[in-house]
Amino acid sequence: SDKILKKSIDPTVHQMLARAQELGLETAWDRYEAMLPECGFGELGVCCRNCNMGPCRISPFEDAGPKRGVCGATADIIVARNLIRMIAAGAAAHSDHGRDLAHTLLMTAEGKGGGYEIRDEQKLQTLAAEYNISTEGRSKEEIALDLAGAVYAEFGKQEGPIRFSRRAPRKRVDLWQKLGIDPRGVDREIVEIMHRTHIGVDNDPVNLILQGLRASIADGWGGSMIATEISDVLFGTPKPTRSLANLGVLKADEVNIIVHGHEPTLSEMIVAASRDAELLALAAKLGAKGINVVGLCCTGNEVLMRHGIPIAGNFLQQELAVITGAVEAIIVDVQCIMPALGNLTGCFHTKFISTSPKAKFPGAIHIEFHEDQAYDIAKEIVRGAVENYRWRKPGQVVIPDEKVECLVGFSTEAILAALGGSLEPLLEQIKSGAIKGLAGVVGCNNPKVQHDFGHVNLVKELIRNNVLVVTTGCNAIACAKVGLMLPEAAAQAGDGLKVVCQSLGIPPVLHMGSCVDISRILTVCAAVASALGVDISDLPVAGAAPEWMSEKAVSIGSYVVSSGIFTVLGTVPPVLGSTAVTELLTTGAKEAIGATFAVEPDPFQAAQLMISHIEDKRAALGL
Ligand code: NFS
Repeated sequence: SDKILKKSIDPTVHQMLARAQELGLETAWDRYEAMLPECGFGELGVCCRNCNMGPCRISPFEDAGPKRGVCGATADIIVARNLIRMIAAGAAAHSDHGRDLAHTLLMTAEGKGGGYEIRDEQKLQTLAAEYNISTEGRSKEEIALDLAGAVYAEFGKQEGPIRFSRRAPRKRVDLWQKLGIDPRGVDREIVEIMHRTHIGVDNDPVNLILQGLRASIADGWGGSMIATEISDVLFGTPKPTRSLANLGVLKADEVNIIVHGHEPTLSEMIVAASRDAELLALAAKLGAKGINVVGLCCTGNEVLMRHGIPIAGNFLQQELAVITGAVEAIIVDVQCIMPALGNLTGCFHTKFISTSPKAKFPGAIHIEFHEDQAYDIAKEIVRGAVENYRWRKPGQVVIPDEKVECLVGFSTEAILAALGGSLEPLLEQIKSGAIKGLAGVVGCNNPKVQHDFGHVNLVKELIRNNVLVVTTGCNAIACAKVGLMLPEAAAQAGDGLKVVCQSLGIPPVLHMGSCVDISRILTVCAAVASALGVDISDLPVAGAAPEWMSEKAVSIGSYVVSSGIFTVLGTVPPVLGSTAVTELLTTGAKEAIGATFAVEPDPFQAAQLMISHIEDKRAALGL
């Protein structure tokens, strides 16, 4: 029906929502509608629950209702506190993911990693050099042990700098220091947000926001960057790889296993275990043609980038994947996993398996994952999925046909390799104007807006205007599903970008990975800025999160802006209750950190904002 068509631009979503209706099942879209109207105070960010004199809420109306909380906090203070608590949560999520990778590296170096190896020695050497760890005549395990110790220490240290933050151009670091927002330790900045937002501590909106930016920098140039780099050391740095995207990657005649969540420590091992001869034989015995592992969300991006494991969809497709009736197990770790999956999987034969001691769910079977027995545990989980195949009801299976080819795996190293080993050719194309600039388009899905509409249209509009797009997360998945990640998509690009892509054989939209891999985008921008002797804020680059919803996205937006990159948000953050905070983020920040946020739900308008920003930066550089 018309109502379903308005929920997404993806035909698999239309088909599966109709199927959900037929079966009487609810999804996030139904729950969203049931929630309307959403709380107006919450939307404006003026509700405070930080102490038990409240909850307090500030009236948005000029003439009526309270203007201060019981402690006297104004809307400006409450909005700023709430916003930076979102940053704290987001930075904590990314950074805890990074910490887990550091832990896995440590265990592996000590010979206690139950199946992990150091796959990328080149990257190990590079990172060791960055940390001044000697490599001469030492084994990779010895080097890795020192590196793991060093990155592990970044989280708990009391005084900075965080090593990777020094990848930023000198001018940017100077600016952070001048503003007092150069992060010390990753955990310290997050803790300090919790302290400052406690009743009766920091009550200056600007001072609060600055601390939010400091914690976000500790995420982007700390926790997230550590997650990315250490994942590369352990699992290999992504290289261009072909794969498929959308729900059609599920197979009617194979055991389907979905890996969903974020940390590649789990998904890598599930992929490895799915190739185990014993389990393949078991699958065959039960009548399945094979074991088909597919990904969802950002852990899906991790195994897509490194192994070409097909990706079944982005955030809002997690329930729809289960509704196909074809999934033997959905295996999760942390982040972006809907607790609704418990009830939903209960309506099918699908096993919902949680694995992290940090994340349990109603209706899930908990099989705890530990790195020291990683492969063995992964094998048991996969065995359970294979055995579950016999309970599939073929009559209940509805798998959409759609699956679209994509070329993924554009790590910074892979981009350099595609360019012939140096950034020079890219800089030349930017200088000549063939490529106008670079846009990073990232972030979640959100049922408040038509699924994938903002993602796909913003990206198409940018490439049409000769802006090369780099992407991660749910945006990347949206792009893959519509064929934008094929070299042939160059035909949809403007004349300049088209020729560049065709001569290099690359798509106009480059998949750089999961959300923690936005750190790869920072690394590229830093390298370009340093090569030109300018700050990141001088570059013709822009960022966007057209359908964001998570607290992680708030942290991401904040570190991207703190890094000097103008960023457009497609859904409205809960700050409009404070004119002061809104103005600080959308205008005031420009003078302080050389970049601002804008909010623009319409992707075509958003593209215009980004393009005109890029044009301005080109002009300022004399291009
Ligand atoms: Ni990132 Fe959003 Fe989640 Fe990935 Fe998707 S919802 S902030 S894009 S899967 S982390």
